[in-house]
Amino acid sequence: MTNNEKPLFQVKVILAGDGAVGKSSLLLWYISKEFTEAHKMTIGMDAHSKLTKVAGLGLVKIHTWDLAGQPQWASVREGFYLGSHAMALIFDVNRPETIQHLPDWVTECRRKAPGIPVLVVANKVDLPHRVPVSKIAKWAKDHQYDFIEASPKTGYNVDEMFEKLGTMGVNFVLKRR
Ligand SMILES: Nc1nc2c(ncn2[C@@H]2O[C@H](COP(=O)(O)OP(=O)(O)OP(=O)(O)O)[C@@H](O)[C@H]2O)c(=O)[nH]1
Ligand SMILES: [Mg+2]
Repeated sequence: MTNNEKPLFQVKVILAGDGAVGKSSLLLWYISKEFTEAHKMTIGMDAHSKLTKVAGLGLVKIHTWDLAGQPQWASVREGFYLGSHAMALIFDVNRPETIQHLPDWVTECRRKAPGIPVLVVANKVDLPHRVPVSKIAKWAKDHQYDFIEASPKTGYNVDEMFEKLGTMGVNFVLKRR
């Protein structure tokens, strides 16, 4: 697939979640199938676009906005949510404190993108689980959020995660037409 092929849809997706949960690592794997052990904190935001084949929809151009998760970036993030079509709500299965702020992330995003669909991502599933992942999956279901487990270290489910975000984003666009 080349970037010259014309997509049927374009969607903007947000990667949200606390610092160091692996947002940039998920994006790096999706874009270039690489993983690095070092944590290089995102400054403000990074954006990347990629054409992705989405089952039943064909080619979708997914514009991913990878936010800085540390609290000091909260005021900068506000403007990044405008016009977005799906959000990944990411936590680290090895760090229980990263589930505490999940509702705050949804509130922050939906303030600028009302009704945006949410995909909860249990990340780093290659590591020991210190978070009750099945409880979070149930919490997601109760809130009508989608749920997926992933690991950019092993590559597990990363492309599936972005394909799902693409589908959710397109459905959101179509619903609002
Ligand atoms: N074992 C393991 N480590 C991971 C995985 N994903 C990311 N990491 C590590 O977690 C650390 C943080 O990853 P980042 O992707 O930079 O985290 P981030 O959420 O973008 O962080 P901020 O930009 O500060 O918000 C890095 O040291 C990564 O190597 C994973 O699936 N498994
Ligand atoms: Mg980052």
